[in-house]
Amino acid sequence: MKKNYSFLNGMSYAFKFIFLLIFLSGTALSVFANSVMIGATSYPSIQAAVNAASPGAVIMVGPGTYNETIYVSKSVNIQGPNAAISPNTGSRTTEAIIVAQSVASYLTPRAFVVYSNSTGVNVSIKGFKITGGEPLMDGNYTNLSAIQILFEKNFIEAGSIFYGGVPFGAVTITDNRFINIANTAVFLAGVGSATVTDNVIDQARGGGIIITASFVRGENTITQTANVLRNKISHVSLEGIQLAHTCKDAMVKDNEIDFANTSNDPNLGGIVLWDPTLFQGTKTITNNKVSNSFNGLTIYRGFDGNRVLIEGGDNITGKNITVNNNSFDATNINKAILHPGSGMLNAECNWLGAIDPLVVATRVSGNVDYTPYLINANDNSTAMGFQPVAGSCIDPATVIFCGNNNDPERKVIICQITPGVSNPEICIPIADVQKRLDAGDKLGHCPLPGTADLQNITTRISTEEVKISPNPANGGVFKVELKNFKSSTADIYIMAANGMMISKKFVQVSTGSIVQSFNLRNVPAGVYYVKVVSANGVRTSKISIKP
Ligand SMILES: [Ca+2]
Repeated sequence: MKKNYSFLNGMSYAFKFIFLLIFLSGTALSVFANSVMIGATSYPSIQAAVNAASPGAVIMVGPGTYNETIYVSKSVNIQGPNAAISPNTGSRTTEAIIVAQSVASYLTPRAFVVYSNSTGVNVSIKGFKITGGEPLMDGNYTNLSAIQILFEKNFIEAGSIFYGGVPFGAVTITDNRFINIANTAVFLAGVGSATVTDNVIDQARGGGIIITASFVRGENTITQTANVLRNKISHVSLEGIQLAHTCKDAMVKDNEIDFANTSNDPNLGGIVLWDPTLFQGTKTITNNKVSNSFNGLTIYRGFDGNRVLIEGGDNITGKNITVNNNSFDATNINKAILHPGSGMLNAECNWLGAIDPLVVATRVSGNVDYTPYLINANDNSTAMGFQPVAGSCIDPATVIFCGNNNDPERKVIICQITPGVSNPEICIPIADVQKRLDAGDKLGHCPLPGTADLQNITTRISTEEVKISPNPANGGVFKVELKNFKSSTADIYIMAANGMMISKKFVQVSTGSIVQSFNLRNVPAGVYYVKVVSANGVRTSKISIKP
């Protein structure tokens, strides 16, 4: 029994006729399967339509499969059925699929090749599915005429690199979807202006987006401006986004990068600044979210004066590079920021994967000014990229673990670092204590006893008074008087010089003052510390106990 009827064969003749009539009448005014139209004129292929087109013509391509390499050297607007439907957020209609074809002398098949020997060429390519090779390639290696390219709402699957080079005056790559790319998804080299926005790139065996100079003609052709915004990049073997070479003014903003650098290259990461000694203009890296990329951001090796590749870092002195308000969280397991070269990188107000400064210090490597940094990992907006919580970029804190390890209430004290001060630890203002507690820090007792900053902390944190008498305390009997306390409760710890806790009392300070007696007859004679911990801070005093 014949079971494999086609859809039409399964219909009665009468119904088939009606169906075809509806199908044709519903589409005849626009485009239908495997149709290429300019106005009411149809062409046998996209290339035939391009060849026949007057400058500025709109070429409408219907659903179907097109096995072509299309050469474009004039201003045309080439539109597939999904020219207005995002491949990332929309619901696409049946695709016009361009299967890239092999080109003589090139190994990789190509879909579109754009080139021109004249100025003022403006090409747009919208709404296709492109598979099997390079979706678009700069086909001009001799002429420097400026070509404008708009590549929008295309779905590239099982493809190869999108390459734009020097003849392109302006390239806009927006709202495309790149899935399963054989090497780097988007590579723009020496174009006048590069705009790469709102694309989704998933699974690339190279990088995600690379903006660089032309390597075809040497390193002297500059990408003048680059805007890389709101792209979502995941599962790429190498860098998520890279700015390289003689790239001039560049903005990398609101991108989300997850699982870039899956090769775990120690020099690469979610965002890479490569060979920055040749950077001109300004580089702004902001509001990006990078995760699972081994490193968050790296500044990578460059070339020496003889164009020999050197390992290690570059000198970025005088380069206007800012890296602010990004999230480089702890899933970037190697470093949040890595800058092995010289010259200080401005990288303030990033989330670095920790609030403990001792941990943060391990998350950053090299000449990086990373303080103040964000103490809140939350993304404050559903907009693409990372938007920090207001007020969460605050002065750096050092969290000093104290007490001995057997103390079940082992806590921390929060102190600021003041660069250049020989005794770097001073306590934060009382007004900031609650903010830090709200952020998850715990206020606790004591740096290690006997350190000079202990007294500084005591005197700077509070106007509240702790009086100990008598001192020395014969036989271990003494009183601790708390005066003018704003807190209603306090903990009083007696600590030995080695940090061992000897005694602890919890006291109510309901009227602002209290006297608490201690009787430590069994402790050896020596110097001890009295630490009073309240919501307003920590006060530490010495006491000498005598036989
Ligand atoms: Ca966001």
